[in-house]
Amino acid sequence: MTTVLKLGGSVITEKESPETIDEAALTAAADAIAGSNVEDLIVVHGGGSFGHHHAERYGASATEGTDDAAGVYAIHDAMGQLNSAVVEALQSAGVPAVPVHPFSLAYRDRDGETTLPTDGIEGLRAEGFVPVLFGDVVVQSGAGATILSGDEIAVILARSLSADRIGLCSSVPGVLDESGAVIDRIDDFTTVADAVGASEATDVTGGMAGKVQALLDVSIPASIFGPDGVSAFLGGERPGTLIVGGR
Ligand code: IP8
Repeated sequence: MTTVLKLGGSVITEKESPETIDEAALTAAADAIAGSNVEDLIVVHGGGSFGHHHAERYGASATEGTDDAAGVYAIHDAMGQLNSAVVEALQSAGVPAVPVHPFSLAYRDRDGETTLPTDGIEGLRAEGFVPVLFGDVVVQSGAGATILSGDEIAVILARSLSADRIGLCSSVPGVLDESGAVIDRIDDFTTVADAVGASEATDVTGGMAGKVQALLDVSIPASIFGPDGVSAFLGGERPGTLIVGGR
């Protein structure tokens, strides 16, 4: 059973304070992952206060690129620092986590189609490691470098590794309707389009609407849940919102 878990940047960082880790939340997530004893796990994390403000400063988003090498490095370096913190927290909790930097692997063509080779990632899994990837800059043909979100990486990996489950841990307990209640299940974006507003803090890759749309494109069960749902999700339950797409 292969599981892809994405930890949202807003979960593990203080999203309003530049480059600040939410240590308590990161430790809690690492402990939940360690305690679940899931065997075949791939972790992806988002940018939070490490990636997004650098991306905004250099005008980079999922669709707009930058050809400024200093900008590409600033975004990637900030994300690399967050990745080190995540890997260290996971290792401290007893998870055999190792870093994988998407910028060095991925390529995006002119149409925005992203290729992420997975031979190395599969090799790491086979050796018993838990690969930890992250939202990053990606070279895009004709555009310099654009932003590859952790959500997109999670979806690409779930497809290419034929994962059984994909979970996105967000700062809210699921996809919320207009009254603030967790929507149990989503089969179709149009039914929730009004409810999923833009993310409040700086987020260059689309907030909740982008997550729901990305997961609706996957043919395996996907869940969006809050930090308290990590153990339940890894234990085989379905906390938060179930997204049933791929039809
Ligand atoms: O937070 C974007 O990843 P996300 C990461 O998963 C960067 O959207 C570099 C802004």
